Amino acid sequence: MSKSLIFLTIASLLFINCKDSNKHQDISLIFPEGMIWVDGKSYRKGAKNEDPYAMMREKPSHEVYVDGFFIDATEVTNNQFQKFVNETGYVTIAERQIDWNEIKTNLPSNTPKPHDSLLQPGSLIFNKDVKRVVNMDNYFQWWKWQIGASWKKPAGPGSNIEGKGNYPVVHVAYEDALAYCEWANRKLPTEAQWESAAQGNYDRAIFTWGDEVNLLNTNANTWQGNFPTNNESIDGFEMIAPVKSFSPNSIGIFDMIGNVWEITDDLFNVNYYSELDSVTDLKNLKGASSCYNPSNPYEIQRVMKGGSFLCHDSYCASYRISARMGVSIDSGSDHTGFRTVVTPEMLLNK
Ligand SMILES: [Ca+2]
Ligand SMILES: [Ca+2]
Repeated sequence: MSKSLIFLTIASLLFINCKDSNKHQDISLIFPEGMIWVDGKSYRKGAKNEDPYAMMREKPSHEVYVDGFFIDATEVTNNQFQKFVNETGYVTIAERQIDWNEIKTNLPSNTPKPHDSLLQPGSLIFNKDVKRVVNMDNYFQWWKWQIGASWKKPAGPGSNIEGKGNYPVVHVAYEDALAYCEWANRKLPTEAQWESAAQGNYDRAIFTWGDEVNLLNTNANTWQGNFPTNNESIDGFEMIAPVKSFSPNSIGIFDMIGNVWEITDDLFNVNYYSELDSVTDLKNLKGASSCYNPSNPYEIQRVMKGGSFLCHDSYCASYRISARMGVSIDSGSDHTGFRTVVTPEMLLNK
């Protein structure tokens, strides 16, 4: 859609909002900076038939309709999150004292209490030093709890974000992302909005650039070599990359595939797609009504999308539009961030 048509859409909303007051508003004032308009459209959500990596939780695909909205052109950056923290004094979950009594409610009842020295604020980071893994199902081999890791210290004590203002903010949990959204008059995307934005001008593509897997390393920050022991960095980045390091998708949105995972507002339920029935209205889907992930039955999880710099075809191949994974609402990591959306109505009603 051309910019003028976007303005026409917004103008009609303005007219509805303003017809009683005769108030004139300058349409250009409400086009949000740093965001991209995604047309209202139908597209095929979920696994594509020709996608060899599609998992059961991505099936069956289904034709959906999503109204038009704006989405951040990039993952939310450290600079943007810094402004939010400066203005609000917000303290992220990774920086807060740990309450064992609260944590144990999300664990099996016989879980022993860890030593107090471990129950300190921190977050999960990828262990770059892992040399050998014996069982790919045991991801604790390449993840470690890093005391002191937070958005300001992504690798823990001694690290910082100096000179990294245009990197995606990480170590943020769902609750942190919601707090940012409330401050910014934004929302987290639904999974349906996220896929609509990722498709851009396509309507059933596997990747944001079409279906060609051989373009992966030139279009996204993922993992080349052998995961998780040998990172060849053919795409130019061993770990996280500044936003806009790769070409945007067909409508100007960057890094939806790879770099950092992006938290959405939908509850993660592995059976959600298979339980959609013929009476479900597939317009503006807001996700499952309850969370269900048999691998982590004690956690409340939201859906995250797009994969990260750690994604490789030998493990989860989550660098596809339909890929979906659960993320606990109270945990972050050094490869998880978010981006926000806003509707014309939200901008007008502010
Ligand atoms: Ca990389
Ligand atoms: Ca991303």
